[in-house]
Amino acid sequence: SEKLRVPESLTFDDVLLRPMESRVEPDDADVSTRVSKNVELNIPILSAAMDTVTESGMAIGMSREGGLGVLHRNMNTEQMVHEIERVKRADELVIRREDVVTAQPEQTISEVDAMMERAGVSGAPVVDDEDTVLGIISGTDIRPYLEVGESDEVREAMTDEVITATRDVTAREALELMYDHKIERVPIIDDESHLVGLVTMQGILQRREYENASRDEEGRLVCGVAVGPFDRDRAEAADDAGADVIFIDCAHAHNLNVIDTAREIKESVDADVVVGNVGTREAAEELVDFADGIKVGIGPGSICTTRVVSGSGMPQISAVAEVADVASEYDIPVIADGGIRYSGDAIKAIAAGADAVMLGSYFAGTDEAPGRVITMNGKKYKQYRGMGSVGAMQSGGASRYLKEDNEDEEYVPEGVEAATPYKGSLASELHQLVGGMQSGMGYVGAETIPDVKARARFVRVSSAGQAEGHPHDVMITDEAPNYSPQ
Ligand code: RVP
Repeated sequence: SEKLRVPESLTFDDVLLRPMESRVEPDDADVSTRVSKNVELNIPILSAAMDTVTESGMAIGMSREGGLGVLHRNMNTEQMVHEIERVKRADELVIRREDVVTAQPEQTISEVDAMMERAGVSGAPVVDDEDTVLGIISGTDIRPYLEVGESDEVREAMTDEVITATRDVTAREALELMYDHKIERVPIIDDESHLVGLVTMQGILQRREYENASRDEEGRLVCGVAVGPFDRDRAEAADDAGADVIFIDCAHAHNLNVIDTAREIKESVDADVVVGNVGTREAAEELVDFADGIKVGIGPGSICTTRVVSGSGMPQISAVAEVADVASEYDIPVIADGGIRYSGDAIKAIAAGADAVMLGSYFAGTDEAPGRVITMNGKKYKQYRGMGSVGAMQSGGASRYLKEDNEDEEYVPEGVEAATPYKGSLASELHQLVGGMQSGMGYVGAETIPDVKARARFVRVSSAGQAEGHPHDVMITDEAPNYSPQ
């Protein structure tokens, strides 16, 4: 029958990258990319918008390492705004007024000493009731007063010739001021000498530590956030809070109602809008005229049961290739989301046409993921659950599956709740992931991510070939940091 004349669809284990002539040393391979039309990353990696993967802690970690965290949406709008702000402020050069610890001139030395200790700061601008900067007080100023002059007022001990700067100060200028005047903090003031922020030496040094971070034009970390397919208010709130990329988060974005609202959201926000998930050429064609990025993945996720529950899905390598065929003509970045277990899978997804990859299970076991470490039979784990699992749907994620949010609902889940081995720091997981992808770039002779997309060719692998590719006929004695048997 015509019905059974079906095209072959392939996934990660069905293919390998064909080794090609190369002069590329893996360490020199450039992994920078675009995640959406206007947002660039230094590594092509995103953490999944899942409530056991990405909250502000993960988003800050991802962005500092050069990738992007996408905040999940099982939280109310107020919490979401707060989480976005935490990311945007994490590495800000100028600490904002509301976060600056200040002292009043009439406070006693012992009060201010205790206050600074509680807040974990070693100095504070001294301001009057109008917030005019009068001086600055530091541990060094206080020390001579301890014990003998503890009840003296701050105005006695403070330095009243304060070196200040204005909002537009750069890190370099601030450092020069600190160097010239042998100080560690510079209050930022407006035209009327009111305190509007603070730059600290410690803050500048911390920013330097993350030289590969993904930053916006103002030097703040970039932040992604997922919103429901019909949630325009929330998208606008995310935009106002400073999110750089808004992900319209739906398990089936080829739903035309979803596309209608996504288009409206795109019209009403400044942030880039990535729409997903889709898995076919036809779906991509509906998105290319407005989306800033397209996310691909129908059913490949490690915790996902969409394919068994609904009987629908697309093996991921084919899905990415189909979507990328269409999206590349319009110069729209493609993100391969789900099913990536090893660094090799990630570079295969790029070779199939993706500009970046999104992972959930790979990161769920790290310190930066929400949730605590649990111990079972002497081994450490962290919780990892699908956003389509009963638990996650009950926590507010049902609309991802185009279902009503309703606590009494007996949900038909499309995901499971699970545990994943505890892995330690995100930075070392990313080191392995990116390093493995760079090895892949060496094997195909690609210097950049666009080169991988253009050059790489696949070979088809049999099940015998697949078995040959894993360690075989041996007993592993020491676990490798980037391999565990499935
Ligand atoms: P993985 O990296 O294989 O763990 O997959 C993560 C992806 O799985 C997510 O980014 C999301 O697209 C998808 N997901 C999340 N929840 C569910 C589900 O419950 N079915 N699927």
